[in-house]
Amino acid sequence: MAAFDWSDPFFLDDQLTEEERMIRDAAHGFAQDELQPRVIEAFREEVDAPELFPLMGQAGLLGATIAPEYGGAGASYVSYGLIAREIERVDSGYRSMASVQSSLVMHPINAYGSEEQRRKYLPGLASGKLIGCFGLTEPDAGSDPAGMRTVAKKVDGGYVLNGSKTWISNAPFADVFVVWAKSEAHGGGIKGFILEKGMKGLSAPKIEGKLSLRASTTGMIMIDNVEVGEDALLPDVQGLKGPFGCLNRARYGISWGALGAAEFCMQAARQYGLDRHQFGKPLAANQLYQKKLADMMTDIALGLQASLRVGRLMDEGRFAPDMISIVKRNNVGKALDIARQARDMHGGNGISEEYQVIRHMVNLETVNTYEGAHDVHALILGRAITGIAAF
Ligand code: TGC
Ligand code: FAD
Repeated sequence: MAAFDWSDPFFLDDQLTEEERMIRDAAHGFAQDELQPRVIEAFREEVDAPELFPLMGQAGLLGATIAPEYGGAGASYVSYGLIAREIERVDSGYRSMASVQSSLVMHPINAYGSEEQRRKYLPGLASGKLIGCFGLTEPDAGSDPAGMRTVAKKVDGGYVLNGSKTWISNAPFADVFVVWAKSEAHGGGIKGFILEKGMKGLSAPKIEGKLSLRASTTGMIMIDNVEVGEDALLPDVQGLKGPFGCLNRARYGISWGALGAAEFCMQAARQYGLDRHQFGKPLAANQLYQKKLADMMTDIALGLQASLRVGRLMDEGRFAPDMISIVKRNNVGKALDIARQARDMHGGNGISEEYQVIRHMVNLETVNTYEGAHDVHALILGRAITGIAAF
């Protein structure tokens, strides 16, 4: 019989390759050494932190699945998930910065771009010298991106784009903007365009005053007669499957990341319950307290196994997007419940920044909404089960 380990109930560690364990450990070290010391102030003061990108790049945390010839590590999707878990153990906002860069900017350039575009952008994005953002959501098109109004009009030698995007992570300091627009020259189909900071008519004002994900900078993208050459068009995809192909990867990473935040919250609640005494005994000696910890451990362990399975299927090229909806929706929903419980279990201290659980709790509210809201993923799964789209 094996000894039970509450922090790794199903021996997840044993199911990883040597390389995956090394990547996980490097990500853990980076997150604890570089991110943890700054996060409390960064969240409180809503600090913009573009300087984190080169640090993450140096640590090999950007575009891990991209081939080494373009600056990536050629690592597995499981490794990518493990990186997200370690970063989000510190803060969902930092994971957001990294996952937008890797899944939503590097992936489309890698998968849908020309060889010139790959060579021009990917090494800089992998090293963090360039920062990317992904513009899909618009003021009137969130859960329903097919309703986007941003348009690209064909002109001699290129395109002129008009429209606006909102709630865009990294936008205010981004160098590279992957923007989705309806293109007249492609029968009104959705095409991806790479815009660059400094282009005439392009601006990215910051959205101030978020009460969630405050360590990650979010903005709008205003696109006012922005003229680009043919070389700005992502040639190899058309239609919503372009942005959705990127979202599959980011949503998968989030399914791991959210559980990193949940693990932090559970471990904090466990330690608090062992340290704090009320009624002459540790809080952790109470049945109610232990039941909450048991539920947390169970949901985390089951969620990690599910994400690992989906990651392995991605690495084998055998995944379906609906699998990703299961793990994104389940793991983020469970992580949010765990963070709320951990907040409660810390009593009054639970609302203090020092104990960090309330920061995870409010961050996870965003994570539950972006990359497909919790209920939208239920509808994706409902469609898969019934064959009826109920959007
Ligand atoms: P639908 O008719 O279902 O599909 C249109 C076309 O797309 C294809 N497709 C997919 N392809 C690849 N992967 C997927 N997951 C796909 N889902 C659909 C589909 O096959 C079809 O292709 P084709 O060739 O037949 O044209 O489209 P719909 O308009 O009915 O979509 C409905 C719905 C709900 C599924 C979709 O609109 C949706 O997922 N909404 C949620 C929007 C969303 O997730 N936005 C995220 C914005 S980015 C973001 O939040 C980043 S935050 C990152 C951070 O900071 O970490
Ligand atoms: P809505 O679509 O208006 O949804 C509001 C509510 O209605 C939700 O609860 C939803 O579940 C529900 N709902 C919607 N339709 C239905 C339906 N048919 N049936 C039942 N319920 C429904 N987008 C990007 O493109 N790039 C980014 O980098 C990015 N970063 C983000 C960062 C942050 C901090 C935030 C908050 C958002 C970010 N987003 C980004 C946008 C995000 O993807 C959207 O907020 C999300 O897709 C939801 O869209 P919405 O906000 O318009 O809400």
